[in-house]
Amino acid sequence: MKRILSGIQPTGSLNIGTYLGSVKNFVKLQDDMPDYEFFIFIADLHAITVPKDRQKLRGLIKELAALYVACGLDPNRVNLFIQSEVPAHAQMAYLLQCNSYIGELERMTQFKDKAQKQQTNGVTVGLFTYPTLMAADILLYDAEFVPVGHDQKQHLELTRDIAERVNNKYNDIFTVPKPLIAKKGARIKSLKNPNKKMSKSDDNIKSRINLLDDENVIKARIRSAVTDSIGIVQYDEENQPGLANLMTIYSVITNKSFDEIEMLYKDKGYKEFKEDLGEIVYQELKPIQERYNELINSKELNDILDQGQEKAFKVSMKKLRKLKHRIGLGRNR
Ligand code: ATP
Ligand code: LTN
Repeated sequence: MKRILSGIQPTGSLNIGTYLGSVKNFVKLQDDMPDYEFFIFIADLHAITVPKDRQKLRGLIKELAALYVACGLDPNRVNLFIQSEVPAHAQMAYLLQCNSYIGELERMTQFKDKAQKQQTNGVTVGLFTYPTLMAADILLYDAEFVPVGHDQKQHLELTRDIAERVNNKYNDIFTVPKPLIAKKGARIKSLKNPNKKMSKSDDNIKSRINLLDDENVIKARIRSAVTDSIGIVQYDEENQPGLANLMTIYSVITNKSFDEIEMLYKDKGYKEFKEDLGEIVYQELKPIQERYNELINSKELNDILDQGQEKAFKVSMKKLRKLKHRIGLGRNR
């Protein structure tokens, strides 16, 4: 069976950047690609590459699991699991580290950015080897497609290089994966600085809208989003980057093209556009929040995660055993 796989780190409450760039896309794909089996997981091992509070981490793992389902992932279509509950991921990452080079990991821009931020705490080896864990996540399942936002493209390219290298050395063991990047929404920007991506870890909470924010917060954040003094609702990424970002959010949620949005606001200003967008985002998030509240402390959620773990365990162990055997590890049994 052909497979699609992706993951999100439980490093902070989910925001509309991750939702529009990633989760909404998963939900669409599960319906559009019926021939594929889906594995979607909570990348908790990735979250501890920088220091994390124990209680907070636990809470975020569960919150992300409930949000995945609340956003529309169908547990009958998708194997939903927690990465650290499937031991093959960490084991496979080690085997891949023995087939990766320091030079190629040093080139990863996300590593360079995150390492810079960690200078006072010290940069962990885990932060450095992170892309090999991500490669393990993907290659264990022979995923053909990996839906991600634009910022993960470089990690996907490295995964492909590692896969090809291991295939050459150990006789075609992995499917070489391809990234699946949404045409629109793959790069939602900070509401306070349209040159930066909207990020869970941005110190300025006004830069984002979280999926669990209440109506007043959602609307206030849109109202106070940075725009420009041009004052015409038109899509011009270069000269009106803040507005272009808001138009992207509008377009991905409503499925309206930029042309249609421009027509709608032809004789109107940013104020009306922002008022409408606040309502549109709120209406999109309201049903997600309602479903989230039903799920968060339910047995249903635990059952979904148990079922996902069982399936992921089986598939991943098989691949791990195969590679260990080809490398010559352990006994020949
Ligand atoms: P942070 O936002 O703290 O930097 P991250 O980049 O590690 O965290 P994740 O939540 O792990 O983000 O990302 C999950 C998925 O969402 C990835 O596929 C990522 O590319 C995508 N994504 C994250 N932020 C955005 C964004 N602003 N726009 C579009 N896609 C995004
Ligand atoms: N590194 C990704 C999260 C992630 C992932 C994966 C995505 C971990 N493992 C495997 C796709 C496939 C991130 O930071 N967004």
